[in-house]
Amino acid sequence: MKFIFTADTHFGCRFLNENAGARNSRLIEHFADIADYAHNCGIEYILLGGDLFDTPYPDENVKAAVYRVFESHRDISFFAVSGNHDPLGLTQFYNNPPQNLFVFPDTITRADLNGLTVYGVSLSDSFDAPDPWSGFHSDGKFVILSHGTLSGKGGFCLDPRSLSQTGASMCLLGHIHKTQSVILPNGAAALYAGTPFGHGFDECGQKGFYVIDSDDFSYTYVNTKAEIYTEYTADISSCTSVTEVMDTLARVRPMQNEIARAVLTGNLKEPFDIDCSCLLEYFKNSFIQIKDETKIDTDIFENAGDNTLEGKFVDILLNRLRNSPQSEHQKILDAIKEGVLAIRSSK
Ligand SMILES: [Mn+2]
Repeated sequence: MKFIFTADTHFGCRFLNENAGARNSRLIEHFADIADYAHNCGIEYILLGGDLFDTPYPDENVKAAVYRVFESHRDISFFAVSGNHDPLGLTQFYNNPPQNLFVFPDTITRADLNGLTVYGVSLSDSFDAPDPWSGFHSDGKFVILSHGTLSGKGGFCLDPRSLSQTGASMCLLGHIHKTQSVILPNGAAALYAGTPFGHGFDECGQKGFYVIDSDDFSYTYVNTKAEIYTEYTADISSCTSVTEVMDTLARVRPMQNEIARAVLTGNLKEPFDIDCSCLLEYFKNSFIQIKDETKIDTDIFENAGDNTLEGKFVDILLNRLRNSPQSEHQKILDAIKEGVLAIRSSK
């Protein structure tokens, strides 16, 4: 018997640089495509590894659309555990789930599929939790399903040895968004489903879902048709003007199903002001973001503290830099660079 395993769909995600409502609708359509795939292949079961939602409190529209995907695929039975983003105790959706969605409680519980036993356990809150499988053992052929991190923190903190000792033929895991398989000490596979579609540039590349055969636990990976986040790097070391940068960017042609960003790199010998928002306006059909990561050979701090516009500008931002968290530093350094170059080029 074959079943599908996927996880970390994160519906209701706040998309940066994009229309969140439209993107969430698209992702929900891609989720429906997975159910359609199951239907067309005669697959009756889909297992979900947690973080179906990005938040326990998704928009009503998002909730309703996700609900409809289950409702419109009555021939498929879904089995889910909740994750740290949609913990059982907080996520209303799970109090009243669609009829064909079984949500595992926050204690290890058994579900019997046609010829396959699944033991699953949900996270009850968003905090890291100890390994629920420690001390659990069962005989016979079964898989275990939970949301967490092997040998690390995040969701359930899972110990590869305790997973081995459960006797499971396969461990199905959510939480890590990159699809991967890990061999446990007893030789069984632990699969992170990964996310079936990217949510941003930290999730670049083709995504998909697992189709697993419960007879021998062999598995294949099936690509989804979801939009693919792609980062294009453009080395503009040899450019001496914005016009030349534009020529370089015009040669980059993202494919239709790509959501692309361009990152400008290289060392500028003759620094000039690059206004990324202007460039983006011009290339809005190709990219949703343009980032300037070029380095310049001149010292942008050399006039700090001088009694000039540049000196005072740098002083104010350096002061802000000192009083802000690490996460803000790059943004402020970029602002200093852009500002200094703009001031110098206006002279
Ligand atoms: Mn998670």
